[in-house]
Amino acid sequence: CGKGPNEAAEYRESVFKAAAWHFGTLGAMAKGEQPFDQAVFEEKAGIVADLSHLPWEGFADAGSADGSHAKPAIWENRADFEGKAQDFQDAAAELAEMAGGADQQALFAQVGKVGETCRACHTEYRER
Ligand code: ASC
Repeated sequence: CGKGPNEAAEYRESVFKAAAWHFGTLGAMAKGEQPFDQAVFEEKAGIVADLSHLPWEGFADAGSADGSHAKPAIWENRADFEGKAQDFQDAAAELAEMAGGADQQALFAQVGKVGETCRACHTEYRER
């Protein structure tokens, strides 16, 4: 576990990667690519909600944009970035709260809403 030159970027990217891993299962269930399993859905929704809180301290230093996927615009539009980060946390928390419920279509719709919050931030703030 050595310290790379951009530890903050490695940290936040690893959290996003883990979140995408678990969210990917929810997306596959929502799209019917994988059978719905409510126990798995609940577990993964909880993991995504927990992870949603973690990346942000990795964005403390504007210098960490260098050589990472993060656009400098993050540090020029801090309030907007934080709002989008909050939208993701809120949508993921709601999904985790709903996950034990009976309305499968509502769960799948909320998966879509969480995905929109991922996309909203990536569109403006992630280098492709
Ligand atoms: C994912 C992932 C994203 C989002 C986004 C949703 O699984 O890695 O960045 O969902 O594609 O639209």
